[in-house]
Amino acid sequence: MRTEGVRGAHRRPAKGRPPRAKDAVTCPYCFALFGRDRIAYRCLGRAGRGVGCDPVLDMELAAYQGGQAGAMLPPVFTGRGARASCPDCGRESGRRVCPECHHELAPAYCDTPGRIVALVGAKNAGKSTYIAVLLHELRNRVGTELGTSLVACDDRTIDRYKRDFARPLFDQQRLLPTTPSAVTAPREPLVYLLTRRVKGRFGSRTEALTLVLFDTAGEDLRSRDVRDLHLRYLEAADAIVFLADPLELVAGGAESEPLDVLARVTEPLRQRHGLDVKDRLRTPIAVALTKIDELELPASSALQRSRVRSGSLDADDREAVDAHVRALLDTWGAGDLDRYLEQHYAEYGLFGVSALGGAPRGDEVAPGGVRPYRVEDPLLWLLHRFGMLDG
Ligand SMILES: Nc1nc2c(ncn2[C@@H]2O[C@H](COP(=O)(O)OP(=O)(O)OP(=O)(O)O)[C@@H](O)[C@H]2O)c(=O)[nH]1
Ligand SMILES: [Mg+2]
Ligand SMILES: [Zn+2]
Ligand SMILES: [Zn+2]
Repeated sequence: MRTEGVRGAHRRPAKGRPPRAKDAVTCPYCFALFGRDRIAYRCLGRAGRGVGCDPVLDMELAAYQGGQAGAMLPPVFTGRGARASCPDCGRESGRRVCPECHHELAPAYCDTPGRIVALVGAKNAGKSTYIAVLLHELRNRVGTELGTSLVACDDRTIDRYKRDFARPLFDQQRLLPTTPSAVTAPREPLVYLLTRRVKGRFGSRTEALTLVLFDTAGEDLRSRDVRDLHLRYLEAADAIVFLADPLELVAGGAESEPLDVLARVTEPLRQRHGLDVKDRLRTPIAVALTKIDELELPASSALQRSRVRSGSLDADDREAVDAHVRALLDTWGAGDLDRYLEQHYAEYGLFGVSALGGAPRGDEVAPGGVRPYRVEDPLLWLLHRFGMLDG
């Protein structure tokens, strides 16, 4: 069965995470799942007007932040609607927070909580670079083409993206440093909401994807603690983007690092979902070879063609790229990766991307600058898959 554009889409349904109820929200920070009516509020405190509650130690937030001090904030209370009155001071607040971890939830996220997209890959797979470039592209060229808008869900995300990703890579044209292990640095995702107006039969509506990007250090997927958080993350995910360095696949064949890491996340995920041997995970997974600028590909290769910027998913192109990557894997003796995916995932797509567009020189990007190539492809596929983009 290798003829379908979206493989496996028409087969019997897979098990795993059931589709989320319409009024259910997943916290993109702690991944708790709760009804929309359980979203809590934080009192505005004395800010501005002088009436309001005093700050108290927020145990839930402190626990989420890993026991860091500084979680002295006005109290959290329950209520309904976009704004609610604090039961203690009477002041009205529209600052909404997760009922479990008390992290603030952006208004846009409360209005249209999107499907969660998670990103993983082995050490040195190109994750940090991909995150930096993908977000930049969504902000600019790709965002314009698709008519999507991208908003950061919290101020920390904005600051960290600028400091750790955009400034070094785009302003200074330098490669990003190896991501420090979570054992030393706290673990916090970058959270973005990607929204798009979609025309339907009864007028148009806004649909959203939530990009929850943990820039994991590849080595951390080997440590048990971090893997636990990651499993919760992957379990909450409605889609997974898995990055693999093709040079590892060329060198390693069947015993390659990418397959090893994929198995390390897939096996426990299957257990958590309580799958039988025959069942497959229903979470769609986009598997992308990174750094394809380093591969010597024939001029006729589908990966050498530029995608037609049509603002929709080109099914022929999708099929050609999928088939081409599959053929490459076979050539490298890495067909196991493909077979593993086939066996464990009801729906997967194969991609080839290049975030930099050319081999770096030393610790700087190539003299022509960052020239991304097909980085948005996995996302276009997922957008289409979730009914947010025409095919
Ligand atoms: N040629 C080429 N090299 C790339 C590209 N993206 C990343 N690289 C190279 O791969 C190296 C690792 O990239 P990172 O983005 O730091 O990889 P990572 O997965 O975040 O690595 P860890 O944080 O160590 O797990 C970079 O320093 C580059 O040398 C690309 O698009 N093309
Ligand atoms: Mg990294
Ligand atoms: Zn109050
Ligand atoms: Zn939470």
